[in-house]
Amino acid sequence: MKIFLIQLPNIVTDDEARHLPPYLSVGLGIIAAVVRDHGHQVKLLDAYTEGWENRARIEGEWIEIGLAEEEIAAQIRRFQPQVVGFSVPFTSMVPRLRSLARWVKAIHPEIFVVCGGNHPTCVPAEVLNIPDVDAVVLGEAENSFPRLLQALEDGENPDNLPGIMGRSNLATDIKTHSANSVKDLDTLPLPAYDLLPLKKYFKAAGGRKIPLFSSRGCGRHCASCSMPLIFPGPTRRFSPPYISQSVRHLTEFYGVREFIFDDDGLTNDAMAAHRLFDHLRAENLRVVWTARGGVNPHILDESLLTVMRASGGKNMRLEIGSGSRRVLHRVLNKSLDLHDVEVVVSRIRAAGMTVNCEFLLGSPGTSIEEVYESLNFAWKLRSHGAEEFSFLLSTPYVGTDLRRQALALGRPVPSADPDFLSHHNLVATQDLTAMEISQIRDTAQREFNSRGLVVELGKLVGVGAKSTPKLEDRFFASVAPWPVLHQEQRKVKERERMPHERA
Ligand code: B12
Repeated sequence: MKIFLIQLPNIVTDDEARHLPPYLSVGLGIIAAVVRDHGHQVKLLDAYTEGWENRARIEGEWIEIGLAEEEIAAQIRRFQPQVVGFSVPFTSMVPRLRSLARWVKAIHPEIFVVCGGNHPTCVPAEVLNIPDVDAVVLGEAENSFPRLLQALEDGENPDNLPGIMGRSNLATDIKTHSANSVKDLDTLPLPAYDLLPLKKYFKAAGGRKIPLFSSRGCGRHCASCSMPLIFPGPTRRFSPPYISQSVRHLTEFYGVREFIFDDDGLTNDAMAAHRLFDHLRAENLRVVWTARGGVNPHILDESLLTVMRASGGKNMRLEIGSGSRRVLHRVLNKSLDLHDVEVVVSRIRAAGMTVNCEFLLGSPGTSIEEVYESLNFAWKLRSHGAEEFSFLLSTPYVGTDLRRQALALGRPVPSADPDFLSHHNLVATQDLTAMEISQIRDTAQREFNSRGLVVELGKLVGVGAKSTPKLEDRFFASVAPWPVLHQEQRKVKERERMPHERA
């Protein structure tokens, strides 16, 4: 069969358009390789990366990044596929899914339209409300998608296959799709890198670096993550030789010099981490790597860090979440020990690697004091040698427990409706408007990543300063001016909020 796989363009805010790192369709790349191995004729269009430099203002502050619909439709028309598969990792891609699915059916009503990835997996019935979408592949698709194609070839209804949801079986329990998981990851082909727009991606990423996944599933249930729905169950790992072969392939054929581990299970098991990094060191691959997620600080002892460094480790991102123990444990459902995090930051620095500390601001139900606790903690980590900080908005995305919490508090949540513009209200808490949280985020992002000001802030706040009522003034009023929220001002602001913004 002729299969056209498409990564959709994305719709983002002005601010995101300036700062977001690029996103390579690794998932679609693997699906392409699998389907090709099954003898199908495949075309892959990563319209997000391909059109990374196309920034079209579509409405208000909304920007579309990616190839234009007309261009994508023209490619579909030329290829004449029997099946079009859209990848939808981001909810903000759904408006494009809706319009492009319509284009496909206009090109030929018998083209079968299927989608997969994070968003359809988390809310399949919602996606099947789009009249031009015929089926959703839930979670891992390497086993189920080829079966769907076979059913189509045989003229059968694929809706009842495990891991597939179509209009005739909308009631499927999405948790049952775990039966489709790939048991032995080493049986997977490498992603079809030859079909991915790597040159464009390298340009967007600022060098020959590429995401790499050493595992699937992490067994934890952090409230901000939807991964357990995609890769359910305990961690499964690619073997160390599989990883080194992937590295060699990418180095030899595409000149890649830097690898970004993006999987959640990278270091959730000390033995497995030792096996991987011992192997990479022994292979002497002459590459560097960074870990952008999946770093479990509790297992990072000196011996592991030494071998990580020796195998090319350069930078590690610690997904800390919050400096407030309540938010960390009760809201984000993370079992981190903040004291250990401090120790580990120093240890990573001592081992010769840099550290990026990631915080989520605006989690449902957090108070202004708890935001300060995060800033204070970030501050402490600064003094332990951390030099990069990522402050993200704690958005209650589909498939996450944060969303359940936000809904329970009566907060708005991201939706795929055309009025996606509600986006800006999504991280408001009882104490702070979404706009204020964004301001704090922007200021913290700027100040914490700037060397000069850190010295200034150090004098003002002091390492290890406890959160006191005065801190609000000491920290922000003197360093990063922004509206100081005293009781009276807060009341005025509350009145100024849109009715639907009020808690
Ligand atoms: C690693 C990662 C990143 C990396 C990029 C990795 C990359 N590929 O380049 C970085 C750190 C840059 C990143 C950035 C962001 N990310 Co991110 N990211 C992820 C993560 C953890 C894994 C994505 C990935 O590459 N997976 C590996 C591949 C192998 O898996 P996969 O794509 O799911 O594909 C499999 C299946 O889904 C399926 N499949 C996928 N597509 C299709 C299509 C068809 C037709 C079929 C049949 C099957 C199929 O088959 C594949 C193999 O089984 C996901 C988590 C998740 N649940 O998806 C979040 C996730 C996608 N990110 C998210 C977010 C919010 C962001 C940011 C906005 C964060 C920020 N504020 O900066 C940015 C946006 C970047 C951008 N340019 O738009 C959210 C999206 C939420 C939403 N509903 O919109 C997710 C879901 C995390 C979450 N909160 O739960 N991200």
